[in-house]
Amino acid sequence: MRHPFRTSRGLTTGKELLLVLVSSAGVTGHGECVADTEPGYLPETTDTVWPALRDFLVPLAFTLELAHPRELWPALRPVRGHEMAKAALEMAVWDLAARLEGVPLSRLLGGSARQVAAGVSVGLQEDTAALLEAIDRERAAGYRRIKIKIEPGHDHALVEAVRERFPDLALMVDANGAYGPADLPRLEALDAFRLTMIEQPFDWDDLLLHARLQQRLRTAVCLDESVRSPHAAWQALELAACRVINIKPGRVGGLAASLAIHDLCVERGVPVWCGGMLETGIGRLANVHLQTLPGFTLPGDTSAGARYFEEDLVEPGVTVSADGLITVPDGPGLGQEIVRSRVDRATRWREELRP
Ligand code: OSB
Ligand code: MG
Repeated sequence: MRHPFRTSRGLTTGKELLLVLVSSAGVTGHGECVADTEPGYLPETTDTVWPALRDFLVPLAFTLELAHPRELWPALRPVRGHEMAKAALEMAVWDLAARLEGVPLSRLLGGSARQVAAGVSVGLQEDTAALLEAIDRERAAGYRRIKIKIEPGHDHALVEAVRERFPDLALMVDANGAYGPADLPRLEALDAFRLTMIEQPFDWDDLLLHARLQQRLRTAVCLDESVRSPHAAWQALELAACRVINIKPGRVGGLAASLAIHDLCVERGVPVWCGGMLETGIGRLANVHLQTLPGFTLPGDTSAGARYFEEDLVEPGVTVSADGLITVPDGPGLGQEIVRSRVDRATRWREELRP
């Protein structure tokens, strides 16, 4: 990665990922797994997704006759958890199906937007001056909404400084679960800053504290880590634990699960947006296609691939216009060329599974 990315849970300096390729009739679909090498965001890691796929998910998938890729996610229900592993396999199957039909992934997903609005996530910085500088840069690049990372001790004063400098900025914060029950008053104090939302202040498996906080705030609470399935999204809405949901296909078990959460939120008038997991162009493109659905009314964390990587795995890569828009590729599947030579050069290890 070009620059390290810091959250309340740690520092990411490089990218090691599992890529799933699914082939049929000479056509290949690609799926990127969002698991990291360490379980700092959610429990899965690059080392847990492989055995889950090899021993359970792929053997199960080989037994299925699917008329449409949306049927894969419910059929994987006998395997509990392992959402990131499921999502990587499922994304490859969606891409393959779209390529076989010769349609863009967005069409197969049911989306119609030609362009999607880009926001950007700015990691924790050295100091306030560095943060203001980073925000200045991202605004100049066109991003329509800025998210900053916070943690206890790096929150109130940071947000205050950003607000003072950029009074009209669409600004939100993300804590990646760094706060506990004793921090409720501290989080309530963020209500003064006209944030578009406060993302995942409490632990990755919490709903109750989020509901308590939401009850006391004018600002919307947004859930990320705590929503790992459509059912969890339903529970969160029933408990009024949030007013916005960040959808990441990799976190919820894939694109079909993302569609289910999207549909539930549209039905209830709850806005959704698409999060990011520092994906290469492959996962990034899938996120672009997903955001063509009508419920994605807020800018996502899909920023330009070149912000993260010297060299991406796709060409020409995901780019953002000066007015903060991403044009949805209209070629088959993910809609861009996956550069085989770069994938091969980056590959440390590969294994093939057959029915
Ligand atoms: O919480 O949204 C998050 C990156 C890695 C893990 C979790 C998160 C993030 C980001 C960056 O905020 C999103 C991106 O730019 O891909
Ligand atoms: Mg988040």
